[in-house]
Amino acid sequence: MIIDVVTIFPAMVEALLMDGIVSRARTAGLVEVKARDLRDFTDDRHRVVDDGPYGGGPGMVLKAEPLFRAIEAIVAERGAPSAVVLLTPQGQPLTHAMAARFAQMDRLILLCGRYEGIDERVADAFVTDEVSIGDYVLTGGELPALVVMDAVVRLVPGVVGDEESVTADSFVRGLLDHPHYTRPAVCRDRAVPDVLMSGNHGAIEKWRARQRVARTRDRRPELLHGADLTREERAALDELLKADAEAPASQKQ
Ligand code: 4FD
Repeated sequence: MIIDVVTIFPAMVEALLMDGIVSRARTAGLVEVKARDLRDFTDDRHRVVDDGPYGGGPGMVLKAEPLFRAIEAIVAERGAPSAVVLLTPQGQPLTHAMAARFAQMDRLILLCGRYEGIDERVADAFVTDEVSIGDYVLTGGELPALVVMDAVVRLVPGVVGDEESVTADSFVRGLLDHPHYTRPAVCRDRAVPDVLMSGNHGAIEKWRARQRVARTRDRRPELLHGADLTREERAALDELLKADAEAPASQKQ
């Protein structure tokens, strides 16, 4: 997979490539990531990338021409991209399903806006997907682009050594994850739950399923409706719902 990132801060993107999984994927030849400096596609002496908005109002807008040139240069070099993704608070919320769809693609272009956004004509001409990493505004699309890249690259086959750790992930089935523990068995007077030390794999799986379902119900109840539950999880949910029906939360110990 080839990912080209168009930004006025290429060093921010390159920072992610210094360490970690994305960097390993790159040295393993599984992905190629290239930061493209938007200022390299200006043609004035001051390399201006922004201007005030037509119609007036506060802030600045990324100019269309440098973005058009940057995208056209990437297309000329690489061929047509599978997707051109604009990171924007107006985008569709990033989900696991969306990351999995991008992970199937050969060539991605990520556009990082700044200020109030980018000239809409670029979006109209080239952008296939507008994506948001959450309902908050940042100073630029660089951090969202890095978030998307991390979520996508770890799903590219071969990038994460243990395929099972990817498919067992929280959100693959639309459920929060169970708690995890590692050595030592007691830390600052806090013991690991007995069941995990029991060696009883049936009991362990049952406990974990119950934890996933209970946590999802408590923290993100809206996820439960769309979740793809295993038999164990379905049984745990039925038990929790039965307990709820018998005693409302307010009168439980
Ligand atoms: N929530 C996000 C993305 C970008 C951003 C920008 C239009 C602002 C938050 C286009 C307006 C880009 C997000 C830059 N802030 N800021 O994913």
